[in-house]
Amino acid sequence: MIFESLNEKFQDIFAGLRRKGKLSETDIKAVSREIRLALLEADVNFKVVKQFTKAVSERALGEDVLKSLTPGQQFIKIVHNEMVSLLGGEIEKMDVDSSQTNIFLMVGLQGTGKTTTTGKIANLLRKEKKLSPLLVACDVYRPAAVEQLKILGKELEIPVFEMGTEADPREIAQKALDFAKQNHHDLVIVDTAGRLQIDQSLMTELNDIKDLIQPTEVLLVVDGMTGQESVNVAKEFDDLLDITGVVLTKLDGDTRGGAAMSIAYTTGKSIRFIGTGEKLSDIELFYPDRMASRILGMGDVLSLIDRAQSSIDEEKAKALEAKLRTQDFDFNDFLDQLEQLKEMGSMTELLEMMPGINKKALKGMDFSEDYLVKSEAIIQSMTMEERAKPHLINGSRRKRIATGSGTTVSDINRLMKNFEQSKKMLKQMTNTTKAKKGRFKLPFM
Ligand SMILES: Nc1nc2c(ncn2[C@@H]2O[C@H](COP(=O)(O)OP(=O)(O)OP(=O)(O)O)[C@@H](O)[C@H]2O)c(=O)[nH]1
Ligand SMILES: [Mg+2]
Repeated sequence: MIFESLNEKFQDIFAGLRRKGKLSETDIKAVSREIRLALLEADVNFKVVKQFTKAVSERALGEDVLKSLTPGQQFIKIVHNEMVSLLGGEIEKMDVDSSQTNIFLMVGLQGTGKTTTTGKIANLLRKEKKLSPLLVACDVYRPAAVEQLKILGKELEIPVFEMGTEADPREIAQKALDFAKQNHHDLVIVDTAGRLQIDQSLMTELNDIKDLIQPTEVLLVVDGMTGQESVNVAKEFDDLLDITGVVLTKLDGDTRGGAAMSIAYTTGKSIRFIGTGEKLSDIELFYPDRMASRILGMGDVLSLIDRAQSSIDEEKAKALEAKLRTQDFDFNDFLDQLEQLKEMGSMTELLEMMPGINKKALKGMDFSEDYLVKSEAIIQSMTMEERAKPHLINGSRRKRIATGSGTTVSDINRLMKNFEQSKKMLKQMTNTTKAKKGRFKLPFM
């Protein structure tokens, strides 16, 4: 998951805080130090870390956290608030809607994910904002770049405007805009060439295109795996091109990711989207408050519900939310969930977004597509009584169920174990969240 090691550290730090009844000034200093180390280790820019921990401890000492009845929770709330502003909480929101022609200019160094992200954003905003996208192939330098965009367009069934590799990118961008107006495309995304380093001729070209097409967003695509260097690159691009926002890609990678977290703060520009994988659906709109909750291990129920709502209808999402809260959880519920979760995406990913779930408990649990299909078959071979009373399922019943579902007894054993583990996790979650007006609410919020 994204920012995994940072998330684990914050969970440990907060668990320590929650155990304490009262906090002293020394405690606060000690925790601030732990936070500082965790952030530095995650590769967050040191200036940002300094600013962050200073703000946290000043507010903690200033806001009578020490005298509060729940000092640990008050403190966590302060960390959360500071994390939201670190990630760009107060920065202007992106203005995308069908009342205007939305024009996005994608820029960035070579291989950061511009072309892929061009397709991903078009796909996402077509779905979420009901926009009619057009992709524009302005990378005429790399052989096959135009072809790459055309393949993406074909896969997504989104038109691509191109003039081959002989035309000037300025002319292509201009003509694409005319084409978009004639054909009522209200989202035009212009893919441009990347360079290994920032160079004058590329910047001139990008500035020319920008002047010509007056984009509503100039999005800098940044590879989340590049570390501190990405902060400098972002600053330079911003100075030369005045970007409006950033897309962080490859956050699914096995990285510390902290550098990326510093970008909003150091450029003062917001992160608009994050790329979380190679598939065209692996993109999310970025919300500082939701991301802060995820990094701090408070779960991300809003994103979870968004996911539920975009793949199943609202009624079903509500029912699912209620199901997730029920204490009494049998194989009928499990089956029901497996079926719904199959539509929603990776179960592990979903579980990670839930508050109060211990991330370490997820390790080693298998929720692959194959596993889901097999599990369904197994549960369908159980009697109604067995589904409602899982403890009845003894050795001889396991043999019968295995034969009935075309699986093995060890498959059944594995499923039983996963079922018990899920049940435990759901209980754990119910204990840490209180439902209010159908929304999860964290105890300290
Ligand atoms: N894992 C992962 N891979 C990504 C993500 N975004 C892009 N990639 C991969 O990164 C590689 C480069 O992506 P491109 O979209 O071609 O990058 P680009 O910036 O257009 O590259 P140039 O046009 O050569 O400058 C591809 O293999 C993509 O699949 C992401 O969010 N996660
Ligand atoms: Mg490209």
